Amino acid sequence: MERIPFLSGNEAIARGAVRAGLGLACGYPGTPSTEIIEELAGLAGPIVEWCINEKVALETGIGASLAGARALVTMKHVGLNVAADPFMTLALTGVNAGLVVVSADDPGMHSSQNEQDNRHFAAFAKVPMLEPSDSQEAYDFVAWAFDLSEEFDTPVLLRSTTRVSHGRGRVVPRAPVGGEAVAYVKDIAKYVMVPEYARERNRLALVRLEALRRRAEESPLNILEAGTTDIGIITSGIAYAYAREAFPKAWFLKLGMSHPLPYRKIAKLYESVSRVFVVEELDPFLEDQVRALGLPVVGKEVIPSNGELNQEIVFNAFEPVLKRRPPRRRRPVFPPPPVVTPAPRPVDDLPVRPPVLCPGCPHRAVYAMLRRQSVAVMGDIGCYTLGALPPLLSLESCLCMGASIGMMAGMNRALGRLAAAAVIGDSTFFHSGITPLIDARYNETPGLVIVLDNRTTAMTGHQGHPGTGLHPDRSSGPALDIEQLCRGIGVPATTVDAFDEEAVKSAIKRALTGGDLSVLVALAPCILMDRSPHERVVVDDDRCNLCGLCVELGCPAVVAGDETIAITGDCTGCGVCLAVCARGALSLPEPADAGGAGS
Ligand SMILES: Cc1ncc(C[n+]2csc(CCOP(=O)(O)OP(=O)(O)O)c2C)c(N)n1
Repeated sequence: MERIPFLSGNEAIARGAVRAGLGLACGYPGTPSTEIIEELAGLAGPIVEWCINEKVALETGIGASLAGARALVTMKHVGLNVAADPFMTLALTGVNAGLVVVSADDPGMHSSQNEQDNRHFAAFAKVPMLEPSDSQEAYDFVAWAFDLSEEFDTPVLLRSTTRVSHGRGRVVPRAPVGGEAVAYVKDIAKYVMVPEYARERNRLALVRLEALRRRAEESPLNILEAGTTDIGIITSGIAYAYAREAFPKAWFLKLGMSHPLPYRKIAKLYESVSRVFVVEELDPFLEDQVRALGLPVVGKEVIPSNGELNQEIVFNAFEPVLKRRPPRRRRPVFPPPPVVTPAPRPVDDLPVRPPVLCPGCPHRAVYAMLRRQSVAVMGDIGCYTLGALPPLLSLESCLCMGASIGMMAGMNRALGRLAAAAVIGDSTFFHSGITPLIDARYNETPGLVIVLDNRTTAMTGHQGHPGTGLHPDRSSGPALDIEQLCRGIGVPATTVDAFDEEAVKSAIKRALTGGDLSVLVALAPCILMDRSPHERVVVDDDRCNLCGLCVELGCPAVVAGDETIAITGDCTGCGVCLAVCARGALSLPEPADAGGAGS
């Protein structure tokens, strides 16, 4: 007879993930989550790594999911604060292969600096949450979580607590299951969260939430268990185990999928009993939602909102309530489905003016070279995100500040080769690009990171940052050198003039064929910081065949007419368009005869 293993919840999560075809697991240690990665490290199959922190772990998991690998990202509850920036926007982009985030909470603060109840994160991000109550469920729920993630195109929060993670129980192994392999497809409307696309993804997330609520109504994870008394108990996670022992004859609505809530299942419980208790650790997360349906409920007025519960606490809290008269039965008031407005449409008779990089922006030059490469390009947030939009179409993601490098690493780790590069601005690099670079080095991940160093935080109005040393009063302090910093962590780095297309091109080629981890700093100041007079490009109409390559650079100063290309007064003479014109139809006048230029 097959031996039934006796596993902790964390071991069970690890084995459940492998059973579900896990491709990559990563996390940052923290009690009570740590043993999930440790257990996984000893199991055959997935790539398993510690990351430098929870934010980078989640971004790595996202990259792996995009690359088509089911990804599990683990952390303790406070770790989700660190990963909140990618988590909140991941809820909009959704996933490719399934992505499950394990948040192991610590009621009672056995080993934590606070006791926050991370169930709120599921509601905050509008994503589904599963809460196992023992090791068997910890094992089983992982596969459910991956399936939900793929079916609903959403990350899934798997929330455990110390007693589930560290408690042990028998776990009946199940046959392997797994998702279909899903190849990565570039989709800027899904993965580039600039406002225009994010509005639509946000709308879809709201629609998805209602679909998930319907699923919660049918889900076998939400079980209405009949009892023999007039008591009904709504509960989830470990609190179920305590309440079951305290009131064995009660009716139970056991919520394995505790967000979004199945309102009709709750109403069904109220049809069967006249008193309902909500038994949950920490905040009145379930209770508040039940109350909002207009239903009488007993919960946090009798049971502690802090610390762990146990059978005795549950019994002693609710038993006296049984002496009270049962409340009058009431009908639930189901909230109407929320109104979700479509994204605003452009006004018909006004021209559409998508945002573009400024004329003379040094970022454009790099994109002109980068888009000819056959790697996926993970992007970041700054002016340079505009490189994702037509006509440049050179970036494929924008999630949150600093996400590009972790996502690149996740993709490359999952695919086992340099399949993705990352593009990040200088201010963003200092904000949150250094940690994922250290992580990529630590985990020996190949990749090319291009830092678009325009010597400022241009997007928000030219603020200083550690690379410029400039302070708000324009006084200056020490300026950190990106190239040196990279070398200091063992990552080879070179700096090139962002406008020197030959240098940019060959540096990118070299880095991609090398196949290791490297950084390329493309340096040239933001054009808006240089107000000196500029030469203007001239067009040789005899040579120009209107092929449109120069127009595809998206420079507002290059305008296609019916018969010729016009260069407007906005031209700064940066010369990027000269480099793409195969017929030599564009040129810059010699400085001596540059009269009349300037904008
Ligand atoms: C967490 C967070 N903080 C601040 C911002 C606002 N913000 C967006 S991009 C950016 C920095 C852009 O600077 P840089 O990376 O140098 O790119 P540039 O705009 O100069 O091309 C900032 C501060 C944000 N989106 N997210």
